[in-house]
Amino acid sequence: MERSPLHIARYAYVPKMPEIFFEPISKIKVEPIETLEPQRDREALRALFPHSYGKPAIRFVAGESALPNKPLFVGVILSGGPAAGGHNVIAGLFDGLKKVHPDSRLFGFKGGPSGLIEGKYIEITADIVEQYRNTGGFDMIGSGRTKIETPEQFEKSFETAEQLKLDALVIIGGDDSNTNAALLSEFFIHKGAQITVVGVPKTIDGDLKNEWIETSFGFDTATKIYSELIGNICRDAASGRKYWHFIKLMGRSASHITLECAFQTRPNVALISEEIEARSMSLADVVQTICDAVAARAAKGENFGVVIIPEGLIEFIPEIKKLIENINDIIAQAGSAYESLPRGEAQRSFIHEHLDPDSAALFASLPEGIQIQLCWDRDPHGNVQVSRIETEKLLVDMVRKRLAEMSAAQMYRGKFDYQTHFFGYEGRCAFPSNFDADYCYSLGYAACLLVLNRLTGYIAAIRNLSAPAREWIPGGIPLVSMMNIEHRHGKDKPVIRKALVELDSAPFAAFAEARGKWALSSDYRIPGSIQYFGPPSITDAPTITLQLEHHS
Ligand code: FBP
Repeated sequence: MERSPLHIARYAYVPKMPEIFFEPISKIKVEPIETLEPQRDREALRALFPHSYGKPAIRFVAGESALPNKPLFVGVILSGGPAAGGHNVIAGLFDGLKKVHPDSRLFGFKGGPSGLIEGKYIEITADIVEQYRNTGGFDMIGSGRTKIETPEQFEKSFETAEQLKLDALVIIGGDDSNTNAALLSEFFIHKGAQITVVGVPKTIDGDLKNEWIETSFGFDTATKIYSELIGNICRDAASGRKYWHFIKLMGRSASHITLECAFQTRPNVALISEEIEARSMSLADVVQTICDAVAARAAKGENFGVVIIPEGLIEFIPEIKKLIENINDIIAQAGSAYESLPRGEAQRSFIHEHLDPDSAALFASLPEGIQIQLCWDRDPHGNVQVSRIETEKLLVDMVRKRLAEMSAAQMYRGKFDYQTHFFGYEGRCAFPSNFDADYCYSLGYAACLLVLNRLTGYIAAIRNLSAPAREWIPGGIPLVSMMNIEHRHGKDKPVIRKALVELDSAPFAAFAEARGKWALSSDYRIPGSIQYFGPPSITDAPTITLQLEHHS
């Protein structure tokens, strides 16, 4: 690969870290903070995780820690969709392990969890790490979405770990991947194996967070990339004055990405799925919300604007949510009979025939393209692949029709031309922002300390993230405390609970207060591109969401 000048310059970047990480590794010890229990389904989780339930959150503080008098052997997995900074997690982990003992070894499982099951790995050497420091992507070892589920898969994972004489396994991933980490940790304890399993919070979606995990890595970079693009489009809209731009943004479930991009750019309409669900809005209600903004702006002579839409929106519209659940159950029950059908018309009519009457009527009312997209395969964790459903086009189509009705009823006078966009994959593999480069390196280092202290079933957690990196507070929290039971693939399963946008949170309150003004004004905010060099106020600023959460 030919390196660009920026690529080469990024190798020289030295990630900033919490103060305590500057201590020799033998002078960092674990301090328990408080015992954490899951918020829901406690009895079911206690029964499923008898060895992992009820552990304390911990932090790293100065103090004597006994180092093992042998090298540590650790395996690492990158799991799920890429997020900027994954390579820095590996770099932080690698550097930490070499400080524990210079003969420590790090193995990278290829292509995600399937690499562990199938025993496919590479040894990550210093030369390899040097080629990837501060760069985006997951291509050092690749990623995948395999769910470790069957008894055979657990046994195979165990066999691979035993063959490599692993002391630990570090799983870098989102809610589903960290669910894998919790299950594997419990399984290894059950087997009597001394293999520590540690998670690291990754996902651009920003929905792996809670009181202890302030954000997942990749969210900062992805939202900065999308905001740059949205800001440019806002300015184009205000320059040409002839298009409404409908922009779908990634975020499979939660609308954190859309909310952050709204703060950064101040579009005319930003839909927040969690609010739409809470207000039981129908698809027609959502369309009317957009049409009201279009009509109000047209009345000012402004036949242009920008709408941003979270990709998970349709799953939050109660009537469509019910339809999707109905489809999920049909697919799960039909099994291979469904999977063997050719994609497209055959799957569409199979589903249509098996739907409940209400869902069937709604299904039939959707454009055929959307019907087919709703029938496409679920991911290995049972999720609808919302990045493939063209919600932005569905909304444009419905807005156009509704505006025609409003025009006929003298409720709207204007001209509606549009463009549609989807920003998703563009934001996942950029050079990590300084924030993500620092955060990820620190998470990798924290993962190494969790391994060193044999804290199995923990996820690396770093707090106080809106302060300068030196003031960050590193530690870990037990994965089981983040879980609940959900209906997936037609069955109840333990999974890490996704963090949705909370409607009583400071970020949502700030958004709700400002959006009326943003709808009418064309005073967009243009954040520009990520800066890697320059004053820290520009290069190191955390997301507006994080700042609002901390200052509330
Ligand atoms: P993770 O939850 O694995 O981090 O993935 C997030 C995401 O980027 C979603 O925003 C998007 O819907 C999905 O991945 C797309 O997945 P894929 O890469 O498999 O198309």
